[in-house]
Amino acid sequence: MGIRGLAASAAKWALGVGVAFSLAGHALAAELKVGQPTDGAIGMQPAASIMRAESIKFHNYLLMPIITAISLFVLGLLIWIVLRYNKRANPVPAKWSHNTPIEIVWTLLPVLILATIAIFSFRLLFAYHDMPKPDLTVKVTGYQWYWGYEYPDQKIPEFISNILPEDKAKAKGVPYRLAATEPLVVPVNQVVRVWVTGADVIHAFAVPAFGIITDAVPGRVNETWFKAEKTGTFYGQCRELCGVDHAFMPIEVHVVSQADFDAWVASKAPKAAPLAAPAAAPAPPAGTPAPAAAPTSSAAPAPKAPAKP
Ligand SMILES: [Cu+2]
Repeated sequence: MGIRGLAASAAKWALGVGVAFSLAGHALAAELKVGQPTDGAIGMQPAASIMRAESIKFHNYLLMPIITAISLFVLGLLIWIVLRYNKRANPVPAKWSHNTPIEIVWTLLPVLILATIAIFSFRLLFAYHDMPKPDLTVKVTGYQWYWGYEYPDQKIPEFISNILPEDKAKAKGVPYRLAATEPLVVPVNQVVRVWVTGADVIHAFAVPAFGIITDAVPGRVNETWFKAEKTGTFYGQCRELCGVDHAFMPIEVHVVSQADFDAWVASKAPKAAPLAAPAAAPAPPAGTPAPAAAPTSSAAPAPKAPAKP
């Protein structure tokens, strides 16, 4: 019964895998969606940055062939041993237990394979590490459970990006749980430096099409970068389990032309002005008397804090 049950579940599993693969093949033939996941697809989202393209190459042309070859080789060895050296086929087993040439081969070969992977892996890691001169900086803050985006170069103060509610997403024809109320807007073909931090717990800022994922840790600022080479909308999600609404803090990035970006910055600027004005107004009275500086500066964050959530 045990064997029969196992065989039945194995058959079911094989059927499931077969169906999954044919569905995947279907989706692959259909075309992967850019900037978001494709239902039933296998493999990675198409690249919108050179680093992502390099990561996909590293996976598809180095890691996949190596792991496939190793798996097939080990499977072949297993089948060979089961068939050739079972009790019936090989009633008198050999008594030797050591073979120096084989031991040298199975030590050196894995070392060479790992060294090959390491060379290409480190090359990619260093490329990620060596950020080109950034054209603009975006500060990303993870909150429970939404994102805050700030553009220090453009003097755009932090604005909040929440999940777009399901009815609104449906009405707009955008994917629910990927679409956000406010997108992160960046110009195409520009190096965007991303400073990532967390306000409460650890989150992670990840956009697959750009090949970036960086932890948002409270009390420290992590840095990553990307250079989007296609205009369009690209989605990401929080990638660090951060509480009950972890699945509901999507990232929406709009990559636009420089002209559109400038227009967007200008549209954000008027909103920035009233925020900057009250901050500038209490500054002169605070600056003149020394003891007054402390109460005003400590009073300033107090009304701000309840406003954020
Ligand atoms: Cu999170």
